[in-house]
Amino acid sequence: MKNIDSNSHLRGESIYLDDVPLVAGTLFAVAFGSPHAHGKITNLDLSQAEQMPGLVRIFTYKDVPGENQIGGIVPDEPLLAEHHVHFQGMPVVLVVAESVEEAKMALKKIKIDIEPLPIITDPRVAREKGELIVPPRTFKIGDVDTAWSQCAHIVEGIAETNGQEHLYIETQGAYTFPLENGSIRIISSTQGPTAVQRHAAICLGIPMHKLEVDVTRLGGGFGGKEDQASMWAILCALATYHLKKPVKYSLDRMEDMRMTGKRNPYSSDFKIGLDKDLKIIAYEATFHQNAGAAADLSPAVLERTLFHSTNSYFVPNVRATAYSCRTNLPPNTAFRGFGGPQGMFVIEAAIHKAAEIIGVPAWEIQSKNLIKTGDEFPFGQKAESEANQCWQTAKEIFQPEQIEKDIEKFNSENVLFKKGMSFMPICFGISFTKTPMNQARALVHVYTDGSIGVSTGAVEMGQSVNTKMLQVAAQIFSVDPDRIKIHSTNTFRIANTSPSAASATADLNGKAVEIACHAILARLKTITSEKFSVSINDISIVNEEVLIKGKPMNYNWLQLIQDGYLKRIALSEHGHYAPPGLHYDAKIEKGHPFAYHVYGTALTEVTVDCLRGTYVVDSVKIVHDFGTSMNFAVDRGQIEGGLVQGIGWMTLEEIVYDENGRLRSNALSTYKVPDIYSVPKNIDLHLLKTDKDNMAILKSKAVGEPPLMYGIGTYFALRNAVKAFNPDAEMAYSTPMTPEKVLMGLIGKLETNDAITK
Ligand code: LUZ
Ligand code: MOS
Repeated sequence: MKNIDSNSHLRGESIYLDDVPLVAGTLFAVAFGSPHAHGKITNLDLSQAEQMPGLVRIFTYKDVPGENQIGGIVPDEPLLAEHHVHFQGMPVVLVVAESVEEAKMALKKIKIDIEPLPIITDPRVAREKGELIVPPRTFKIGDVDTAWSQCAHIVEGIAETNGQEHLYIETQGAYTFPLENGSIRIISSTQGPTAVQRHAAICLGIPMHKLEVDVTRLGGGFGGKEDQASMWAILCALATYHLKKPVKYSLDRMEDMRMTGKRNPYSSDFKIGLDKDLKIIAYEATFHQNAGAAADLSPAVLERTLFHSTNSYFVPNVRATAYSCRTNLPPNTAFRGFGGPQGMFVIEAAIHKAAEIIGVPAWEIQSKNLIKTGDEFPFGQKAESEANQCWQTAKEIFQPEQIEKDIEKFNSENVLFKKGMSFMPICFGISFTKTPMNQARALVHVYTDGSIGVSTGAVEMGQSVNTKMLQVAAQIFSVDPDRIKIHSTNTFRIANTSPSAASATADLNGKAVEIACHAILARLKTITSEKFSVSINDISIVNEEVLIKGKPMNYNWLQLIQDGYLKRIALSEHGHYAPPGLHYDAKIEKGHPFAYHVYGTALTEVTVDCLRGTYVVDSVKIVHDFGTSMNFAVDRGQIEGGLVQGIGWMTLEEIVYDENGRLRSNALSTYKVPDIYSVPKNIDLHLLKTDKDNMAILKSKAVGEPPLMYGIGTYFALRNAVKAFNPDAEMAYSTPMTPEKVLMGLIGKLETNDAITK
């Protein structure tokens, strides 16, 4: 079925925040961000700013009627700074004026004096100074300390991944409206309508039932709006609360890049031990997460790093420890993969380094250690694995031995161009790691004209979740999809939503839709059984026709609904779904946190221009575990997009903060994101079709985040190509692999990680 948004997207008619028509009297807000990364506010002078034309009011923390607090996991993040600032761009005051231009002019007249405090930007320095967001956590299986003695090879090293700017096409923003009796309507570009509602209620000191958060769609989120949309929505709501006027704040690109957090960078230590048959016997990792100045979602991201520290491999002896380190950068946050990619990169680096030292291709180690059904992850869950099936299928279809031979031939015949390849298996756990978040609700109305309205907690952000929700309802009722409309996500219709995140949105909300539709269908069948004096089990609805024992009765959907109304049965239902069987005990770090895992294997080939250091990704060939895809076009879109986003993270996207905590890569002129030329020339996607009765919606496995991690393969393929030119190249396991780094590897010895950290 085609994406239900494609027509309106193509015609420019889809409604994003900036397409909401302005209401007369709307005021415009802009936040004044701290010019220093760490310090004490000694003086704040708003007098000149307050004289500026068009200025309506400037709000400080003193104007927050409730608690000045928006921290989600740890209460460590004020809405507006009080006496301290802890990152550059941290909102200190909110300027509200009659136009955006006037607000920005007034902003320039604000004077602030800050007594500087020491600035930390490096997570290892933060750890040394005891600046931890939460206590460290350790996942363990087997006994690492005794296992080293069984190893024929032991390899240690450092692996580092940089952050990543979300670069949703639609920047952060919100538009708030005063309703009756102190209620406020909030249109927010958020993945978490309830997060906005809950924190606005805390800051304003009013009950959640007075806050209607409404989300039609986002122009992308990627995790950046899971928690960090709240700030802008609450700031607008604060102004509306006081001024009783509509207030809008839509960040410009540079504000957004400077003031919001990104993917957490990590600096990690690894030690891997293998026996003489290349079985991984032991693995130890210490992760230093750069959390930024406040917890935000970093403790949860940290947890997922640990859950994915062994990627798609079974390792009998593991000790993985993770530190969430406080630095003076904007609070880092969720980003597609949510710590998983950061953990997976480290074990891939460990395997790669071991392979280099032992003198075997990395894929030999990878293939010998893939997790099997029944193997235990370090956190206690037993795998139901498709890892070997994906790998074997990839080997059969893609003929890697032949590719390797072709590459060797090419490399021996070419001096200035070298090719490299790599395998990247993935394994991604589907569910929020915080078990209680795994629940969702849907509200289904059947109207007397036979049309159907569906509301869920799912937020449409370009991933086409609404198309999937519509497919679920259409399939269960067996009606024409045109009868169904998916409504906006609204906290007055659906309460206590989990954010659209963790790749779990279609599963959780889709199952809630299923439950609601089945309940209505059961009532419709009851009246049908009375009408025709037949058993309920003999009734089916197929393509809008009511059948009895498979025979048409000249009785259709519309007649059925109209009879249902006359019989006064409920044609509406609120469905609730919570996946069974999930549990986790953080005290012992064991449990069954995931409904299931998604597996896959990617084979990446690259060509490096050895004169320039530039490169192209020739092809990425993928075998992906879809379950039974309910919409292949949508799922393929997620896989291609995730892959390219992963390649960007691994190759081009270089976030640079200086020692003062100032973002230097603060615009698209200094921050390079993948474009059409960075897309692999060939993306060859094969389905691994499985038909297990798993917890995926219509057996169609979650597809949002897993493909991003295929991009990790590009990093290792590039390293291999560089090594083909310069076998002595010493390259730190440090991303992104920019053309500059490739060039350094080609022409000489680059400083090693060890030298950098010393
Ligand atoms: N968000 C979250 C996520 O709150 N918990 C998770 O486990 C998660 N996983 C992936 C992406 N977002
Ligand atoms: Mo996400 S990183 O699933 O918001």
